[in-house]
Amino acid sequence: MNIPTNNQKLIKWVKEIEEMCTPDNVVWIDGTKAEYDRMIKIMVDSGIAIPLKKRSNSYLFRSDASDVARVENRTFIASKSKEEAGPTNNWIDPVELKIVMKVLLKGCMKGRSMYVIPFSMGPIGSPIAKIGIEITDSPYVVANMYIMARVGTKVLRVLGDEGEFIPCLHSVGKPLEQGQSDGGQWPCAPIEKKYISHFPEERMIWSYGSGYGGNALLGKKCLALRIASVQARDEEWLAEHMLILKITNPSGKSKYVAAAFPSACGKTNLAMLIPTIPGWKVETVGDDISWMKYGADGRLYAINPEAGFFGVAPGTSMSSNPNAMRSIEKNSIFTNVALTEDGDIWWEGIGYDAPGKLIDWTGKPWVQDKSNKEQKPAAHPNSRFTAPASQCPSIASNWEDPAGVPIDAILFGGRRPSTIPLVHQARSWNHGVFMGSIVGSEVTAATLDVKAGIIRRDPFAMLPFCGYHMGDYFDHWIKVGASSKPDKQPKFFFVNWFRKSKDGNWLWPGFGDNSRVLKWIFERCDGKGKALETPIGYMPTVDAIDRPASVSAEDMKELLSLDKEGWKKELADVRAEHYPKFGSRLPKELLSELEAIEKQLG
Ligand code: GTP
Ligand code: SPV
Ligand code: MN
Repeated sequence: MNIPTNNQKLIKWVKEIEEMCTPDNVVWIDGTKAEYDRMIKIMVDSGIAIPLKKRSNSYLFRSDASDVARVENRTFIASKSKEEAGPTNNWIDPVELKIVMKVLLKGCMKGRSMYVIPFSMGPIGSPIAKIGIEITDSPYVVANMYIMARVGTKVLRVLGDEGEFIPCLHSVGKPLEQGQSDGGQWPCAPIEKKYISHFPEERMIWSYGSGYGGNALLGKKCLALRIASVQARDEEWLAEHMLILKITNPSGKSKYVAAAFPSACGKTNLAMLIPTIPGWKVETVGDDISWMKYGADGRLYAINPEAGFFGVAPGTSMSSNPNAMRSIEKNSIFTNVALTEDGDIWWEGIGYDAPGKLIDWTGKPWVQDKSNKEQKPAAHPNSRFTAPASQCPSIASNWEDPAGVPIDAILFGGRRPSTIPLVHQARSWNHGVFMGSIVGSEVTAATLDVKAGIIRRDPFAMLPFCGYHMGDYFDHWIKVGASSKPDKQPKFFFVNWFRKSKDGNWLWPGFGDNSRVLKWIFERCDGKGKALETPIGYMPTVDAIDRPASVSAEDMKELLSLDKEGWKKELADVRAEHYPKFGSRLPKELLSELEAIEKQLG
């Protein structure tokens, strides 16, 4: 076989893995469209991919019912010491973990091809980009990586003979006996055999037993967040679970916003929004991950390390997110959505009733029954689309600029039915870090093994993605602030699109109307925008945000008012339950911020 690199370290590692996993053959991924088509053909022929007649070059996949989302309980940070992984991560001693995993990995690719995917997170050759090599036995992963990252020979060229890469090993964990096939079924291992393992000191990833999303597309959460967060700490930059957008006002002035919301809490939607206020424009730089570094001018610059969107399908419609709908018109992969009779996709919240009989995400016939409130959804709540970012009508012309874009505002948010107002602004960098540290949200379907609906703290939306001690992560943020000048720093805001009324309806329409809040944020960054100083920070005056016609004056007042009693409870929980988890590693600056707000609330 022709090995397309002279990088000895890479050749040696691939050989080692081949010997351990004993695949039938090894395929080096070149990143061409012809190769992508070959991958798809393998999967169509084996019955795992269903071509969608209504969408050119697009395919539907149905995963195993045990393999539909990230598995946090099976995700491990195997740093040398448990203390280093911290209280929010699952830790196993790396030596022990390797022994356990090697038993599973031995012969695990039997009967399958082993694909070697060179990939770049970030524009190829950008000084901020990182190179990874994913070895996988899943053609589904190869096809998704083709869309989500820059892959193939061009990456090997930049890597060169001596270049450094992050080794990422992935197996679905289902070796095949002689003559055995998957029989059209999604291959994976049972839950207790799944291991999504990170070795932060070695900068290495081993993922076994899952073929889904962030468990398997290792450039995304595993590399670009868990491993990169450790590198960022050591190299004085930031690797964050944040969308990046560009917003332009009617007179043509632009600003850049990064926003951290927990999984399935609205990043993709905010990144692609179409403003409902005339003259304003929003463009997309990224929808999930942001890598940020200080530039020579002292400002914080962000790049989107990804090349595609792995977006939540349910709720995506021509009214909620037309830019996403247009991004997925062609060349897209759909996983666990429903199939229509004429060969198109459908999901709950797509904006129209199910057109006739469907096949649901489990492969069974499904007929919509709107009178049955208990009917199981046709699409899995964490069903997803994979689409090239370049197909997004709102993609910013400079989204691949290797230098990144200068960030003016950083937003935090989550699903909070009460207490947290529509928007408030931090007084300072450290107050902003405090805001990030206390982010809480109702858990969504993006996580398999934590009950959806309960509110949990998800600091910086990084709870499942920080590769080291979260207390040290807070401290890193404080230090990054201390090393920059206040007039160059982004301003921090906390938003909440998810307030509910007593009868359980959304108080705020969300989606395109979120532009009204972005407008105020833009104005605040411009030294304008009417605000009141309150114990929790600056809040807009009731007339500072244009009220949508669908929101009553009374509801608007509620959205923008300070719920003193609610906040007292919130802070009591932070003090008694949340902060103590971090022990002596909790930065004292955060305690001071907490104290200051407590005092002002009385
Ligand atoms: P990950 O890809 O898991 O990181 O998710 P995400 O943060 O990108 O979330 P996404 O934008 O995909 O939104 C998830 C769900 O929230 C979808 O069903 C959306 O329709 C819904 N959603 C997004 N924005 C809003 C909003 O402003 N209001 C309401 N009510 N729902 C929203
Ligand atoms: C998330 O869960 O935050 C996602 C989806 O973006 S996954 O890639 O599966 O992590
Ligand atoms: Mn995400």
